[in-house]
Amino acid sequence: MVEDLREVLARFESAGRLARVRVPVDPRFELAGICTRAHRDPRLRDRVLLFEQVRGAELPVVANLFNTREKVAFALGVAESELLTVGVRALERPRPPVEVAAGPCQEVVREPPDLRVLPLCTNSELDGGPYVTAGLHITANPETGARNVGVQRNMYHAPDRLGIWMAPTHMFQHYRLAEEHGAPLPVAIAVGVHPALLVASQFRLAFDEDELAAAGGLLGAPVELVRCRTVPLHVPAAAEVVIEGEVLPQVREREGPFGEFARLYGQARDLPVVRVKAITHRRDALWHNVIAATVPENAVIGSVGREPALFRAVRAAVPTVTAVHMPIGSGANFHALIALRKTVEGEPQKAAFAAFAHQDLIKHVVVVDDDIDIYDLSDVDYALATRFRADRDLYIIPRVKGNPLDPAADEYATGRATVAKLIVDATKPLAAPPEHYRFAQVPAEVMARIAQDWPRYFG
Ligand SMILES: Cc1cc2nc3c(=O)[nH]c(=O)nc-3n(C[C@H](O)[C@H](O)[C@H](O)COP(=O)(O)O)c2cc1C
Ligand SMILES: [Mn+2]
Repeated sequence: MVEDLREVLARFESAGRLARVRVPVDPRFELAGICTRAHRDPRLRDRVLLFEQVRGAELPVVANLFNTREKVAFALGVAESELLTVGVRALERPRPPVEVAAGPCQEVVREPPDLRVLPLCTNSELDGGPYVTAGLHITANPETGARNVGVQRNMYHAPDRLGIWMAPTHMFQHYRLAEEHGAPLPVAIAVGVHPALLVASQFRLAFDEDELAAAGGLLGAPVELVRCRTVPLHVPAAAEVVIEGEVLPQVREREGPFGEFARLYGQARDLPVVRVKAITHRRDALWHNVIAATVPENAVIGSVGREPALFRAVRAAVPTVTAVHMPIGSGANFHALIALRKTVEGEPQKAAFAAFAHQDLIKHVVVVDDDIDIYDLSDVDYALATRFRADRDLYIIPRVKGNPLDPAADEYATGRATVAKLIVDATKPLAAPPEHYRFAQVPAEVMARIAQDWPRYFG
């Protein structure tokens, strides 16, 4: 059996890292407010929160599971410094899921469904309603049958209707193909899954490649699936809750605003609608809420999920690339940091172009030498301070295809967004004499002796 979300939570609890909130909490703003404050509090930041009583709902809510990269690493059972490596390995060695006859996600079947039994949360002040925020959307290509998995938000419209916002994702391609034939697109929305599944859902795979196989690669074991009750799809057997339904063709309803990863509101628009056909769940199911704006959970999942494919793309262009990082403060979208061992001048620029080509949202690329730790922004700051010269190392490429989620883009939110791209080359010039950049250090043999004698000094 593969580990499930509960077993991950049990590991957090054994490590003293699960905080249970036992008093009743309002899913409208109060829950998000507590998560926001806990994220800012150094004593609570590293805890996962379990809200045992959420007003108006039976299910407890898990939250702040993804507010730091370290938590994702802990959930995956690896060190934070290994996240890139395990992601790349999962991309290279996918393990297709397997079907099982029955699973706990269908212990209770609610048909007809009523979304009001679920603790959908309202996280930001102007949000258009309560949202499903951690829903793994599983669909099949209407032409090839190939599975796709991504996370989309769903706004509550009615007891059996949810809104959905699909950027030009693979899922949106499925929807377009179905809609062209006037047909609904069956969808299964799994909530409360192992963190590996959410991370894998953010991998940049090719169209018709299965993110659940990549999730199996991350877990080191195939994900187990059960057949849905009312739609021709399969879902992770261990999910806490599954919402089965179909995205209706030609139907649009007002959705939004919604507090987004850029800490701004996505504006209200007329967007497609999911007609819910059934809700299935575990007998004592948990709900999972993810916050995008006031806690950087989208950015954290996105950074861990997007870096591996970015690394492969940049390494294909410049083989001496040693790491890439999409820092959380940039929403893990607008900035990419690249570390490489430069062998000829111009390689940093080439690496930056590979990053721009890989992901539309990447706008500013900083390239550093491989002795800089790009996961430590203070180290990147050091490289900028000492190895970068604005008159020589700065490159601006105007009017490149950007992304409508970028508030700085021309025609923000119209779909015709262009932006300027920036390359900052903070690598040392190859021609610089070595002594010029020699780090000042305590002699190595003295450091070694001190390490041996360490208890003597503070014993
Ligand atoms: C918490 C979270 C929420 C997200 N919400 C949305 C969303 O509402 N709409 C969307 O298009 N993408 C959203 N994304 C990004 C997609 O899940 C991501 O681009 C995914 O890789 C798309 O997969 P696909 O191209 O295989 O369909 C979200 C990501 C995360 C981590
Ligand atoms: Mn996909």
